[in-house]
Amino acid sequence: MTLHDLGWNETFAKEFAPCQQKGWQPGRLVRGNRISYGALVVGPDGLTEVEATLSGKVFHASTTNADLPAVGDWVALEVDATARTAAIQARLARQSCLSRRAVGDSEEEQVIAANISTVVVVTDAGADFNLRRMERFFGLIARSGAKAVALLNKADLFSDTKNQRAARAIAKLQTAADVHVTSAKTRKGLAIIKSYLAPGQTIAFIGSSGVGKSALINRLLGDDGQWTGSVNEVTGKGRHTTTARELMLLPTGGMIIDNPGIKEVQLWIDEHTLRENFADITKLAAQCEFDDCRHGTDTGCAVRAALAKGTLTPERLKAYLDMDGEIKKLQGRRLIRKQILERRSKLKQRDKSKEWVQFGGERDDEYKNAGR
Ligand SMILES: Nc1nc2c(ncn2[C@@H]2O[C@H](COP(=O)(O)OP(=O)(O)OP(=O)(O)O)[C@@H](O)[C@H]2O)c(=O)[nH]1
Ligand SMILES: [Mg+2]
Ligand SMILES: [Zn+2]
Repeated sequence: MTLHDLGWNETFAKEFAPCQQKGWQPGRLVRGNRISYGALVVGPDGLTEVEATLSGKVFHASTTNADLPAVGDWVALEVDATARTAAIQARLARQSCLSRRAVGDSEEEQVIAANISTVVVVTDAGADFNLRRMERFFGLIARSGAKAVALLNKADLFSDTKNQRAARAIAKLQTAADVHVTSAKTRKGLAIIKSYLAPGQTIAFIGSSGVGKSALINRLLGDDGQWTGSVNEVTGKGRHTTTARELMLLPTGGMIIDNPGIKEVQLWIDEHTLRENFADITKLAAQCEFDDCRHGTDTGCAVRAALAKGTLTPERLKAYLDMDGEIKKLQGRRLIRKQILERRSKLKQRDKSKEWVQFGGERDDEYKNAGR
């Protein structure tokens, strides 16, 4: 194994040059979060994994959580060879980055995986199938800079017709994405997934919980053992929900990042990405008679005209309008926060002027009202 097998390239090497002079080693993070990590390094005795701890310097230089090293990142390590531990002294710039909005009310960006070549979204033609959700996943991938692949897994559970119909619907949604029908149980489509796994390539698996991400990965990792997929309803055995993100190296080359299921797809998405994903509708909307056309009852609406002509499907328009609404909500929250901050600073100023008025023995009306 060489560094290049782990995804190292000229750009990383260039950025790393000053670190090299300090005697630091390049390493790729395979697990961990925020403080303590596992990193792969290529030492004199080949590939090893070391425990890596974030240095105070890198911690303090990170202004947001998204700045902190994440799984898939390349870092500069000060290695203590005898103890097999290391300090993370720098994080190299990400060449791609899959991120989303953190779960909850915050708008903070959360990094799912860094430096990935391909993102594989796993779904099925059954209960998980949801074009709206797929659209959101594609939006997230488009932002990441990685290639999008969608898998309709559990093909063994559904008819060919059903699998193919689902695959066609997804392919229509995102023409840039490759769509394949797979089964972790029967190994259908495994060879195709392997084609994305040349040495130095990293693919990240995402999707709802229970769609078979880990089952597929286990197969790819070379588990030739028996299929133990069936779940015992009583013990729940056979089902291992992934709880932590992890990067795994294949013996044949290529790397895979397994992720916990995404329950609440909160996309770290902005208006720009939305417009990009719906370039067709954006173009139509620009032809509407009124700039603020809501594509409802307004006259001269080019979007509704396309609907009537059948060149635009109602589902796609609905997805566009929903996502637009979501972004407005996001902007609304941002605005509210700004207003809160402004009010706070006003109150502070008022407190200062209060001191001043009390000192002078005078009270203006605004101050009296504010006291109630
Ligand atoms: N019939 C069938 N069952 C599958 C297939 N792939 C996975 N399963 C089963 O589906 C269940 C969930 O699979 P996992 O691989 O744990 O799902 P996951 O996507 O990793 O789920 P999280 O880790 O919770 O996000 C397990 O019981 C698997 O055996 C498939 O292709 N066919
Ligand atoms: Mg899993
Ligand atoms: Zn319109």
